[in-house]
Amino acid sequence: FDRSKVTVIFVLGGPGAGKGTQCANLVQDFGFCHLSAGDLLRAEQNREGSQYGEMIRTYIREGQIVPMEVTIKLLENAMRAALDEKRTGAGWEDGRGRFLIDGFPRKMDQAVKFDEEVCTSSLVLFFTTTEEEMLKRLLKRGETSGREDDNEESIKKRFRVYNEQTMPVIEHFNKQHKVASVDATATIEEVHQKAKSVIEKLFA
Ligand code: UP5
Ligand code: MG
Repeated sequence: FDRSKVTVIFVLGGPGAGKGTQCANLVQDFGFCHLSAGDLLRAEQNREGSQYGEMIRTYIREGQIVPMEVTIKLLENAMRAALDEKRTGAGWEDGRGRFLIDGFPRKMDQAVKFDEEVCTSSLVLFFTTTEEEMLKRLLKRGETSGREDDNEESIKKRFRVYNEQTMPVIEHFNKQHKVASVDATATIEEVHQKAKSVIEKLFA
């Protein structure tokens, strides 16, 4: 697809910060196509005939980052599919599209490769809160989510990988003045209002 026709916002933040929850709200406000890298990987893991299923399961359970080729291909395919749907509404005229890419890029190699081979992001929406809050949310969600990484052992590994590998990505985008930080400790609706005003400024 034509990279000049897509607007991409990366949505980052620690495990359980509320990326998926807030993306769902922003889809309602602005008509984004929401693509969660984690959700795409979990779907691929469960797809019959996938050659990557077992590999993805192991990486996710260990909180490790799946080799970027797999994730970038899944994202690119999903973006192309959304553009081919020819949606209507603001931001989707004349073959254009606007995307919230959630939980990606979470490692420097992915950030560089996506920028070179797919497209450049306009903004990084960065949700921040404490590990204590994130742990509490994830353990609660783990009671019903069925996610194989919503247990204390996997969560601790996810926190470590996030601090070691994803924080440098935030630093990288910070140098480009692309990061808008939103404190995600407040209620879902309060965080939503803050995130909404950040995006309104971008589209103003
Ligand atoms: N909740 C949300 N907001 C709240 C609020 N303000 N107050 C109170 N509760 C709040 O929210 C988590 C829980 O908290 C929910 O129960 C929610 O109701 C509540 P959610 O919106 O789901 O948070 P999110 O940030 O999306 O958490 P998630 O667990 O999805 O984050 P991760 O980044 O850990 O997970 P992701 O799916 O992105 O990745 C999983 C794994 O996939 C990675 O660990 C990695 O192994 C792999 N992966 C890759 O390898 N490469 C990639 O590029 C991406 C992922
Ligand atoms: Mg999520």
